[in-house]
Amino acid sequence: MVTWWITTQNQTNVKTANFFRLFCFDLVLLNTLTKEVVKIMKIISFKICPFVQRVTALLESKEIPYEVEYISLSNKPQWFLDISPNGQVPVLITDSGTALFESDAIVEYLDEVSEPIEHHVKPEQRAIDRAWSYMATKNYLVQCSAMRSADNQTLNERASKLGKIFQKAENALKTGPFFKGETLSNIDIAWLPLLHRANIIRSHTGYDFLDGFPKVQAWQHAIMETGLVEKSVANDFEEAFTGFYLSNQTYLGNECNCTSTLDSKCADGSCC
Ligand SMILES: N[C@@H](CCC(=O)N[C@@H](CS)C(=O)NCC(=O)O)C(=O)O
Repeated sequence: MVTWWITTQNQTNVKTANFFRLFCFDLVLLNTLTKEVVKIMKIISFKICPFVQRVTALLESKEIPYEVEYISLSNKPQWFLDISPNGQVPVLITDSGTALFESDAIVEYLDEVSEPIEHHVKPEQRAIDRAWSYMATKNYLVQCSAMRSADNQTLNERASKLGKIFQKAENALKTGPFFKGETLSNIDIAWLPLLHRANIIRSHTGYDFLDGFPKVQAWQHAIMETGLVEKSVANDFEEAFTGFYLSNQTYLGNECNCTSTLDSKCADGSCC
C-alpha cells in the first residue's frame, strides 16, 4: 500500500513538474509573441497639425493600430531633431524602427505596406488622385494663416485664396457623397483636415470658409459623418484648436459673425 502511494505520488509529481515546465514555456512564448504584436507604428505629433491629421485619418481608415507621441514645436526635443531631417511633424516610426518624414511620403509608404482604402486604382487615376490630394495639403497652411488673421481684411484675402481651391473642388464634385462617388478615397483623407477645421470655425463663429460651395458643404458633411474626424485627433483637439485659432489675438476669436441660424451656439449668442 505504502509502495503504491509513493509510486503514485512520484508519478503525480512528475506530471505536475511537466505541466509547470510546459506552462512556463508557454508563458515565455506568449511573452515573446506579445512583444512582437505590440510593436506598432508611432506618430510623432503636434496636436493641431493638419499634416499629422491627414496621416492619422489614413491610419484610422485602414484600421492600422498606432501610438501617438506629442511634442512641443516651440521647444523640439533633441531626439526628435535627430530623427526628423526637416524638423517637422509628422514623423512616422515604422514597426521596424525607421523614422519617416514628410506627410506625402508617409501616406505613400502606408499605401505600399497595407491594403489601399480604394482598390484597383490604375496608375493614371492614382496620379490624378495624388494631384487632388496635393492641392489640399499645399493649402493647409493657407487655412492656418487665414484662421490666425488679426483683422477682417486679412481674413478675407487669405480666405479668398482658399476659396479658389474650394471652387475647383466644387466644379469637380459629382453626386457624392465622397469626392470620387460612393467610396472613400485618399482624396477625401487629404481634404479631411481642411473640411474639419472649416466645420469647427463655422460652428463656433458662424464664419464659413465653404460659403457659396454647396457641393463642398455636402462633401464636408459626408466626411464628418464617417467618424474618422474624431478618431484622427486627440480628445481635447477642439479645445486646443479653438484656444489657438479663436483666441483674443485673432479676428475670428474676437468677432463673431453669427450668420447661421442653424447653429444653436450662435443663435443663443453663447459662442461670442
Ligand atoms: N511638408 C511637411 C509640412 C509639415 C509641417 O508643416 N508641420 C508643422 C506643424 S503643422 C511643423 O512641424 N512645424 C514646425 C517647424 O516647421 O519648425 C509635411 O508634409 O510633413
